[in-house]
Amino acid sequence: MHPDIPQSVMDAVQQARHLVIFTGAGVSAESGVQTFRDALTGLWAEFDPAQLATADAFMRDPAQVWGWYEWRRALLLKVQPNVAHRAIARLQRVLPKVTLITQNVDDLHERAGSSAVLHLHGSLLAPRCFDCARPHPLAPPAGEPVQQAVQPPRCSSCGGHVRPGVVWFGEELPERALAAAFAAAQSCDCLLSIGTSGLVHPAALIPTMASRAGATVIHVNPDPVPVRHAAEYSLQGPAGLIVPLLAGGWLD
Ligand code: BV8
Ligand code: ZN
Repeated sequence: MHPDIPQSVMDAVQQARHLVIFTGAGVSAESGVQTFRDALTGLWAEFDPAQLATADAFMRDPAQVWGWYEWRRALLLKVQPNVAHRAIARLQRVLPKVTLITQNVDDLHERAGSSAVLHLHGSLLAPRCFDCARPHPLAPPAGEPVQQAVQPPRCSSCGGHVRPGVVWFGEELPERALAAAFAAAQSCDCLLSIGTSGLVHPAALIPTMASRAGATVIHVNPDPVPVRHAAEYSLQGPAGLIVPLLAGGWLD
């Protein structure tokens, strides 16, 4: 029991036949991974996404864009999954059916023990050739993370530039992951949306799809999330506090 979480919300999660968990940068915030839009600390406060998170930017200045992603990849090695990631992995283990969809490009869900994670925006850990798309596995970056221009490696097969394995603005989302995410949103009985500003499309459509299909939708965010449907709730607070409670207070 928790004073701010109605029992009906607890029951909707813990008795879900099919629970969809949909995460954004906020679920990794307490691990120390910067979000995008938090006013002062977000990545976009410091860097212009149009200058860095697009294919045009990469073609214009591969070293600047590659260096920025390598800096983010190096930072990832210095952080750990937090209690929210672990509570999500626990829910996956104890509930009959859970579909985990993330907008995040980090591997913290996997490192917390989650499986079958649907990455709608790719991963920092799956670089590939910009020209022929051949995967280009990389060793973990050495040394302290530094934000600087770095020439991307060349593809061993065609000599093209290696690019980050993320989905840039203006690029299509991975078809299979998106189709699976939409199908789950339309067939689940409960969707738990954690740490997303809901601004980036088409991922932002997912909670509304679930509501329209009759699911209970629960938002976890320190900011209030506007709720528009009868069975939609906004639980105001950090993921690290609220998600373990929704997972039955289990901490492992
Ligand atoms: C596409 C990888 C088809 C890269 C990312 C106008 C209307 C609608 C759409 C568009 C439009 N104009 C352009 C578009 C399309 C565009 C888009 O949506 N733009 C937005 C900005 C308007 N979308 C695209 O381009 C997508 N592709 O549409 O393809 C197409 C094809 C060709 C031509 C046209 C269209 C591709 C989008 C994917 C972009 N890639 N990431 C990288 O990482 O560098 S997006 C990136 O930003 C993340 O992946 C994530 O999805 C998004 C950030 O969102 P959040 O995760 O929500 O993070 P944010 O910082 O915003 O919020 C954090 C939240 O956490 C906050 O609410 C905060 O309060 C909360 N929080 C903080 N602390 C905590 C917390 N919550 C809980 N606990 C805490 N402790
Ligand atoms: Zn290539």
